[in-house]
Amino acid sequence: MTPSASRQARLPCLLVLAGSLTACGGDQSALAPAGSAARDVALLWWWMLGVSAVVLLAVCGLWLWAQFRTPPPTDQDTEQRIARRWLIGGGLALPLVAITVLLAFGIPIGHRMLPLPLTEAPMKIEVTGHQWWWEVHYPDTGITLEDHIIMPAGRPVDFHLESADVIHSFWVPRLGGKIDMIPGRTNVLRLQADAPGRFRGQCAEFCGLRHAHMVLTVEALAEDDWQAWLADQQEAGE
Ligand SMILES: [Cu+2]
Repeated sequence: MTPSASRQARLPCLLVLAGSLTACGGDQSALAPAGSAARDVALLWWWMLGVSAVVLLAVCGLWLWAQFRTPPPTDQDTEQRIARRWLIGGGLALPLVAITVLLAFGIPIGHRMLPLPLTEAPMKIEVTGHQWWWEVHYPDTGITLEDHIIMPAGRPVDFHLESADVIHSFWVPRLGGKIDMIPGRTNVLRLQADAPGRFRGQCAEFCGLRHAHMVLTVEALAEDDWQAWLADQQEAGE
């Protein structure tokens, strides 16, 4: 490869790397958590990235070692025994250990996002997915919004999620994991924003032509601002 061809080949790699790094921040990044559920998910993700990087490096190292070494002469039985050992170790034991460790950490994290009983029941917000917009309803006050959720910061909120047509997926990456919105079924996801802020959500299940435009804005307000907003809405509705 000539030096200029090599430079040309390097450019797309650098662009992909730069693109990946810019995705690590912003108001829709799961790597910039703003709530306890999202923090758990991000921590698990970093661990998975670290462990998979170690495994990748080990596999690449083994591959290079296999390329450049000259194996000593062995009989067929020994060759088969060595091959079996690699198959059992790398193909069975390694994935088994990796998946067990992943589940041991992943299951409790998923469990904490479930609507488990609390001493004080969290506030409820109903969200219904439509092609291609979000209907947001506050059953305690009768308020309804479109493509916009206002929630109190610093306390858990239970999102009751449904769909009016096809399967959508509710995902506000900075607050927690995603969950499907299925016609005829209500899924409940508990999320909390630790501090006031503005976050972006996105439908995470392909739901038709305008799926990519099915965007949601979530605003978490400090308790005083939240109470003031509720009072304003109720006054406007009277
Ligand atoms: Cu959708």
